Amino acid sequence: MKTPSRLLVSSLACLFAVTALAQTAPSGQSPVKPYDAAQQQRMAWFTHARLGMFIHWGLYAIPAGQWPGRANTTRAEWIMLQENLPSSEYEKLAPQFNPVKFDAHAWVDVAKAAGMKYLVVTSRHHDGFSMFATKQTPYNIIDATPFGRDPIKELADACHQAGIVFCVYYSIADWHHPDSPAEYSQRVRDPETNKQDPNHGFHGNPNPNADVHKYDAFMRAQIRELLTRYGEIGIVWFDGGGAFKVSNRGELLEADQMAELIHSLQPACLINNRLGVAADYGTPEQRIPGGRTVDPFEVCMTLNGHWGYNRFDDNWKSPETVVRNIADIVSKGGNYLLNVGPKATGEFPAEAVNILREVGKWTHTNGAAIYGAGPTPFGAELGYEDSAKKDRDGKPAWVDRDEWRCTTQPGNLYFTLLKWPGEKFTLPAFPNKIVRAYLLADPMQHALRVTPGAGGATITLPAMAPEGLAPVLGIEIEGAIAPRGGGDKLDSKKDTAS
Ligand code: FHN
Repeated sequence: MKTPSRLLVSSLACLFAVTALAQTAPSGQSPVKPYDAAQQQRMAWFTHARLGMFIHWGLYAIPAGQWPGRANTTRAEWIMLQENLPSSEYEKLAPQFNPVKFDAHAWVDVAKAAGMKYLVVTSRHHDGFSMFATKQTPYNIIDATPFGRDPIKELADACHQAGIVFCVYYSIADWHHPDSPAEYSQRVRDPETNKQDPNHGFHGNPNPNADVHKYDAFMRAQIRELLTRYGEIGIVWFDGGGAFKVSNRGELLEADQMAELIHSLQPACLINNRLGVAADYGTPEQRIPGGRTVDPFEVCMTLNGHWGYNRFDDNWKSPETVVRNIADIVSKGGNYLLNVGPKATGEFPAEAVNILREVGKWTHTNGAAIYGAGPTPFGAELGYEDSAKKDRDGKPAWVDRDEWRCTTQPGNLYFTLLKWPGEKFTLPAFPNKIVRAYLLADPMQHALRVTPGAGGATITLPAMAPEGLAPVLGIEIEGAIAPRGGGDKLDSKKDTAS
């Protein structure tokens, strides 16, 4: 790839350096490939899966939110940078990491019971610590900890046995590797001394000896290990991509070569939009796009307020919120990647297990409304733009509607009733003949009364909502219903971070 003029690169470097921090790391996302028939085929499993488990697990689970002797209790996987820790300090966590209670099958069982069809686990986060048996650096779980096992291998095997698609998260940004171009400099200063910290890769001038091409080769060698030793990999979930494009000395790093390597080793492996090349899908983070989105996308979200484990964080999403998000996202054509941050013992937080158990009761009963389901053919139910209000980009603010969501399968419409409408529910108008109406929570699927109407048929529902979360009303129809046209392109500036 041709190295652009130094002026362009240095201004890009400033852009990345300035925007690098505060956990919305440099926007390194890229546009999504055209969703043609071939691409639809490649992504068929992904589109069918709709719901996945994200796992952020690493050395940062030991401090679990607060560095010893420091006051701040809001930390997690960014603690090395946020607490301005030199590698020599942070590395002391490795000999303490011994998650003897780790049981890959137990984790995969939680995901499967929740109705999650794929699992994305951090093989290496920004702290640069490899959670797998890599030969590229001794800074890994086999060589640097008393644990001596490869959790990525154990999770891969457990997923493959359970029929869950196994995927790996891989950070391009690296605060530890001597040749990483990670530019977290200029903007962040040591709060006490207000001086730029001399540590490599962050809080100061990046290491002038960084050899970005060596780092490039290091990452490709690790990706080769992950794609040749852990069986089938559904997705390489890149992150920290903003630092990938520009080194600290003006060279461009080889995102294209990385993509070519992945496809040469596992042609079916998907790549998200945080490597910086034409992506298979977009990754809005911690938010759900307002309207229908034409590009395939996957909303990634924490279950509480942190990706990595924070022992102080009890801001858990309720099962109701999770189910609402699932219905909302799938009705817009997307996937939901919901995160668990395991403890340093190797166990999931009990709250996460309990929430996902309740979610699993809903997905078990109402799976037809999400797995392989298509987006709403309507759209007004999603919300509207309020021109009287502006969003942070100065555009008309989006206002969600939260009565119901609709998803589709051939010959069926599924209305997830976010609020129980009482005994009468009027459907939006559509031309197809209604064959029957029933509640998915009703094991006998008793036919409900359908009263035709010009503005849409009215369904007579039981006076009381059925037990459980967000009941789903099934409407069997004759023929197909045209998918709603149009929709927004993913707003890469607003929706994704990396
Ligand atoms: O900086 C990371 C963060 O730690 C976390 O991994 C999320 C997950 O999508 N991605 C980055 C922030 O956008």
